Amino acid sequence: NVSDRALDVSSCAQEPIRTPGAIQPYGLILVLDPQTLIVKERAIAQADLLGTFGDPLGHPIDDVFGGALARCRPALETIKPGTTQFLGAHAIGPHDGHHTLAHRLGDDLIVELEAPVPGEPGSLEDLYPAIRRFMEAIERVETTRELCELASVQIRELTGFDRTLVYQFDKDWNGAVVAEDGNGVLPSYLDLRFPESDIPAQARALYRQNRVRLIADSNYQPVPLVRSAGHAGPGPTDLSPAMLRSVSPVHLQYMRNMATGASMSVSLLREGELWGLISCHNAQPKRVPYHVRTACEFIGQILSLQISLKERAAVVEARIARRAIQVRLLGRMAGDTDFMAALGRDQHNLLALTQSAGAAIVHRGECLLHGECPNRSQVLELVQWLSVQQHEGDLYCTDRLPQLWKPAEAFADVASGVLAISISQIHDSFVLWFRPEVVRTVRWGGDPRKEETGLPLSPRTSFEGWKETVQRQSLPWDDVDRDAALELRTAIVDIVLRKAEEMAALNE
Ligand code: BLA
Repeated sequence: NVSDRALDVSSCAQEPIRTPGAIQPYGLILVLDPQTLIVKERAIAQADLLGTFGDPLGHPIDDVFGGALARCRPALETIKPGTTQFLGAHAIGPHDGHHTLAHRLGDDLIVELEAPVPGEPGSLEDLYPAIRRFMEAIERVETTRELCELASVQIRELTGFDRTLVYQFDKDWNGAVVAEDGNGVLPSYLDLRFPESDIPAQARALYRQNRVRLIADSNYQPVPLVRSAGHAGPGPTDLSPAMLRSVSPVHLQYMRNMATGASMSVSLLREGELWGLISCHNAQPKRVPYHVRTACEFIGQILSLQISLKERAAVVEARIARRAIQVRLLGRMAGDTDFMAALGRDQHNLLALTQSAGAAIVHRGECLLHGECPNRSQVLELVQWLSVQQHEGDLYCTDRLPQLWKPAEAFADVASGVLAISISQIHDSFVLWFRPEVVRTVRWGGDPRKEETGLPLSPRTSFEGWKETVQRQSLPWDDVDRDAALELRTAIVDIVLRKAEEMAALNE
């Protein structure tokens, strides 16, 4: 039973990931006052830089590191609030080519410098052939899964990670690995599921805004942000947009438990919501050069768009097919004021309308059953229960009825799922569709219920596959099923009303 899972999700979701007060050591951060461009806070791991140039705290940007960033002043003076700008590469002392980014957020201007990676590509243009290959390849694939497989391969080729995978969220924010590419150094996670709390809500919210993150070394020493005395701000600085933002210690422990030395993830969005992530792992620590990350972000965006298109096309196709079924049913009902009899004459389409195995029509004390249904008295009892349930508009549906209503356990095999529309508020009139129990085996990445370490904030230590048998659930109902049922409801209500009006007219 999924709801038994005992991780303390609320405390995971309280990790202050936007304001960690520290950075990862593969670069340095200066926080400036946006008006004066004076450094009010900094995090610098490289002692030699401080030794050579002195502490930048309290100095204007033109003076720090021997004037290495003076050229950035015009851009820093004009950067718009809420935006990020790439300021090019800058040499600092003997160290060449620091990629420099500026982020304007609230009362802060964050400047982050990232040390170059030996042998890195000189520009995004160098990576264009790989991006182009990806664009060409996606034109040839049919399904979302194939798209994800291509992306895994392409991202691994670009980055050289040991394993790259595409992770897709479900409606409860559990995730499943839907595609993977790897060199065998790390275990395969293909088709494994991971619980919602592995990527808690505040992390998902941040990943909607900030699309790429690199944890170059899961064993790194965080470098604290140090503030100048005159700049005691109200709280810790928000590092949301910063690449170097130090990562939650809980997640670093998780990575070490997963036997990964480095990870990178790229957000996949659909209509502003997080659809999934491309998640990359390396057994050893690993830097990914700035331009390569940008190329990965770009591939993530292309993939996101293609996924949206493919999913939308699939829904459109399903709606057209259901519309055709609906037209046939309406045709039956048009010539007949007795909608129950009319629907009963076309049982095949009545069931196909919502992809169900059984249907029941309950109206004015009558009850007609079609296909695989609970028996008459069970259906009538269910209708009694449904009529006092809260439902959205005129529709009620669940794919796990026995969990919500005990008596349904008796007929879980034929009707673990029910979708019901109410036709009349006055009488208990309903059309109900049933779906049978589908026993599935779900493979989790580790037993999500176990707190092996005994600490409430610790992720599990083992990622050995753990099997769970999901029982007393049907296939889920989707929007296409619900809308098809509601449209049929409209047609029935029209007929019932018209009939009532005709009767009234006759009686006058
Ligand atoms: C972040 N958790 C993450 C991230 C991933 C995962 C991908 C984003 C950071 C990154 O790129 O590494 C989880 N990684 C996975 C999963 C797979 C994977 C599921 O590869 C599957 C293949 N995590 C826990 C628990 C807590 C928790 C119990 O398991 C809380 C107590 C927290 N995970 C957590 C937090 C973050 C995170 C706080 C945000 C890290 C940050 O950005 O600072």
